[in-house]
Amino acid sequence: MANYCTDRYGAGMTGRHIKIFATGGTIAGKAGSATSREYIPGQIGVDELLAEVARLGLPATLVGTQFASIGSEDIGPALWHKLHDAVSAAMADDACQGIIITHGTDTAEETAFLFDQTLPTAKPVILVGAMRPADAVGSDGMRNFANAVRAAGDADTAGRGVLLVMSDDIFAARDARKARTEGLNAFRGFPRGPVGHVTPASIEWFGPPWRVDETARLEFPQELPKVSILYAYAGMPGGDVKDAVRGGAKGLVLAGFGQGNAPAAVREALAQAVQAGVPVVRASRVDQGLVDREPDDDDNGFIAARALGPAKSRILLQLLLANGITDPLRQQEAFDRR
Ligand code: DAS
Repeated sequence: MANYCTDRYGAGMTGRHIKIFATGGTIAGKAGSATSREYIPGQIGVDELLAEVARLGLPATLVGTQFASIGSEDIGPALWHKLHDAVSAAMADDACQGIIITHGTDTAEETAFLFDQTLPTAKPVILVGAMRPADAVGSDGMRNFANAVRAAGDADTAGRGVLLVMSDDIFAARDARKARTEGLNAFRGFPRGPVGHVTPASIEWFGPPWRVDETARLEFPQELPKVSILYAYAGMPGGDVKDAVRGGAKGLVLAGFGQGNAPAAVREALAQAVQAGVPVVRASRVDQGLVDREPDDDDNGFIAARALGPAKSRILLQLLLANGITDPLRQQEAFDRR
């Protein structure tokens, strides 16, 4: 890829009008002590956050909405739906030039990817979180938020889909993964690493926008169908698959060994599920799991997850089913798309 770097020391910032949707998480968390390990997420309201940010003198106009005050382990379809409606309305507002969603880090990659597939790309939408609560020594939230403001205000941020800003890295939603349970550099991008570097004072992109003026790839549905993830383990019986189908799963994602492998009995049960009309995606439980198609996939009717991990494979399969995309070839194309 050609090395396309633009250093913008403020040049891209034009006092842009940015809407902030706060959902909670550690970035809004309080521990009550600078050294405590325990803290409560979602304790700091968006107004307090914006008042703090105003002192940084970032050239942007920020308007905040307190959407929720939860740990992101509790986010799900109901809040996603309301948040997606609000973000869509903000994107349609000519006065709004960028959107930031403050969010817990535990499920940030899922919210980011879900929105990445169901929003147009003409305006930047950035998720940002923190690994340490606001009152902890070495807290990262304010820097991460300032970085997100810098990115949302940059002229080159649009056309890249939804982005996640953590530490001084910018990740594409499709690539972003939380790879460490603690520590400031908790996120990685797979298969692409960061697509940019940002600090409160500067931003640098590692390549040109790749989704310029795209409409939403898929509609955000009223209902997300039930898709279950089956985590493979040594000795896993085929009955686990049957239980998931009996439990109402409309799709299955295998978090398989290595390149999406599973015990023979499980593969057989998965192939039977496909025959019964329940699509199956082969993903990997391996963190950097690239799962390509293999010859048996044609016979078994399996979809290969390619670069998506199990959690994002589940979201994509939910969206495909909800959008009536049931043809295996079209489903595979959606997983192949970058
Ligand atoms: N409190 C967890 C969450 O809301 C972790 C975090 O925010 O970093 O996802």
